Amino acid sequence: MSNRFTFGAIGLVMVAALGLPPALAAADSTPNDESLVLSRIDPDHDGTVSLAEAKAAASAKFDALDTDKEGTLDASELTGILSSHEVKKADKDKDDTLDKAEFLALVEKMFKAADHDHDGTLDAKELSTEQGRALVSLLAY
Ligand SMILES: [Ca+2]
Ligand SMILES: [Ca+2]
Ligand SMILES: [Ca+2]
Repeated sequence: MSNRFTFGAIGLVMVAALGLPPALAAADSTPNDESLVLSRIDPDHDGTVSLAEAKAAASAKFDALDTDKEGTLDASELTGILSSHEVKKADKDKDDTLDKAEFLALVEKMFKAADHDHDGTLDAKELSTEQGRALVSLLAY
């Protein structure tokens, strides 16, 4: 009882000391939590990710990243998401930004690379491979 009280009091002091507004603290939560990400990219919860699901998640991710709503992602918007080398490879029209078609084409390529048995879906085993994890982390948001 007294331990719990002490712990709670310390927690309150820490929150007060950090002075984080709730919105900022929430934005700092773990976006890469795997089950959370999976529930987003597997909306029908059948345990596998179809290409349509991956592309829907990619489209939502694109819109979330496109903060200036220009319909393109530039290097600054892709910081921490894709390396400059990966951006260059995906930037088919060489305008130094990724439009949605280029982004979705990249996702489709990564999806096919991860779909080892070529059945058109990624199961848990395929999602846990290096290629699968790369795709999941790209789609995480
Ligand atoms: Ca699914
Ligand atoms: Ca481009
Ligand atoms: Ca598969």
